[in-house]
Amino acid sequence: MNKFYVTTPIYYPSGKFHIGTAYTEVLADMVKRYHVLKGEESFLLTGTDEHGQKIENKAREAGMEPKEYVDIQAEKAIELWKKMKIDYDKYIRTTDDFHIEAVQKIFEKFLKQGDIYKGEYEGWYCEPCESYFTETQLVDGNCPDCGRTVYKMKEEAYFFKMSKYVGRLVKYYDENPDLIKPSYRKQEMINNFIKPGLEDLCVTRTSFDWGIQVKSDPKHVIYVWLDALTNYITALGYESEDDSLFKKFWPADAQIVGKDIARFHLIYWPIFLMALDLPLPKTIFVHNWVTMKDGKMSKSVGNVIYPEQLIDRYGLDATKYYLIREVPTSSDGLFTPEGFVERFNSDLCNDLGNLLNRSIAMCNKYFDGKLDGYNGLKNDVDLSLEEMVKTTIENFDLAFSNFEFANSLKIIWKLVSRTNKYIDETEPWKLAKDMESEDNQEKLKSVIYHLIATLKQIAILIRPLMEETSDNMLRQLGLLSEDIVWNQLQNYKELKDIRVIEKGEPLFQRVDANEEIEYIKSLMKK
Ligand code: ME8
Repeated sequence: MNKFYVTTPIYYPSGKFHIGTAYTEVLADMVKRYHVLKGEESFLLTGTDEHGQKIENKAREAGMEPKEYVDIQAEKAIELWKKMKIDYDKYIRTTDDFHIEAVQKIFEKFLKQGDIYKGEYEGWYCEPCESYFTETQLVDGNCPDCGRTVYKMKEEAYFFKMSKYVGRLVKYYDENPDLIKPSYRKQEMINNFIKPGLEDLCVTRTSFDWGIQVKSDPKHVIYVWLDALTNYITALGYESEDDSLFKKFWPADAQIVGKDIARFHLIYWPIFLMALDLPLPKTIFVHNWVTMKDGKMSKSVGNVIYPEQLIDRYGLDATKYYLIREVPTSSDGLFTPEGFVERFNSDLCNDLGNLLNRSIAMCNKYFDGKLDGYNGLKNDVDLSLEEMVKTTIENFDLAFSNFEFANSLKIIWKLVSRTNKYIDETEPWKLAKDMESEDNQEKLKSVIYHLIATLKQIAILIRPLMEETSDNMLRQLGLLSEDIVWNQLQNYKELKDIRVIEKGEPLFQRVDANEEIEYIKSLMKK
């Protein structure tokens, strides 16, 4: 059986997650579910990144010990993923004992093989990013990642010899074009970080305590990124007594990360793996961001929107659909209340909802809700819909495997539109006027069959992202969702004994656009 291992970054448990942060999780969950439907043994890893100065500061601000603070925050994250029905297989916390022990072993290994050496570090430090920068990396004297003020700091520290591996890394990039998706991110890494000269990375701190101690030199704690990145293998039991999951699932098939953390995942992570003599992930997919009209989502600007707020009002599937549909592979996506309501009313209520409703109503009206199966009529218009279904499946698979997720939804919705048009073209109500004619009857049966079979295909195609809607569609079509697997997309003509429900139910309730736009705006101001 094929296996598929997909990871999300581990989240900083330092505040409420907005829809942008939830995006990574929704994406990874969809990828996992797609592979489950394909019958692959799939494993999704997520968790929380709980060490470091930033978290320690947050805990102190809240008047708590760091561990007490991260326990509460991790619980909140788990609650949200539960509400969003994220189907993860393991939730790792970097404060888990097994992780701490494994990271300590990894550090000692690097030390022993000479990849880590002791020195003194002086540089410009950005506290929120927990990163040191050289003079030349600063942008207008500020942090190149977040733009905030940096401070000159000096400390005894251990360093990782990045220079030893960088040549190998670039060679690996060139020989493995699937490693980095989309491919333009590779050039960014080379131009911005590798060409200017990749410096050795400072991998310990002595300025604070909230981290994993270096076993052989306990006044040092391990740099939070070295600690965090290794979660992808420690979660599977690497360097523990039971490493069976590691043996089964590593290397990861897809590691999904946002663009802000591309540097850590595309440079440092592969180098750490090389130093451990482990295979690299097959693909690291860097996604773009959900942004707002006035730039980044931030509480101070008053433009933040939380997933719970949208889910409670519009449902989980509508929220997930919007997020995935709006963030293209080539640029950031823009969240607007207008856009959200438009997609809700137009894509979900009108296009998909109405298609289902009209089809079920006609099946009831003309055939009492029952149909034997495919009657083999070869009308041009039917054949052209069949052809479109076939190409939709191919194009969807192609887009999906190429990590073009917004596009994969666009492809499904093209079929939805085409099928709505098919009803207008075949004019079933005209055929129904003369049911005495056997020819008309067969034509009408063929139309209704094509509608129902196409709706079943659509229900399967949206299933990785919108399981509730898929279940709902299948139930109304009289089909069992438990039996659904991806392969059934090949069985277009094989539906038998169709029994749709007597009265269709709306998949999504149309909303008043102006009212809802104002409502979402009011949420953002809160
Ligand atoms: O980076 N749109 O954690 P994190 C889309 N702990 N994605 C967004 C976003 C937005 N507006 N804002 C944030 C960390 N994200 C580290 C990871 S992994 C070894 C350590 C995404 O909680 C962001 O790009 O800051 C990242 O993928 C995820 O949210 C978690 O970010």
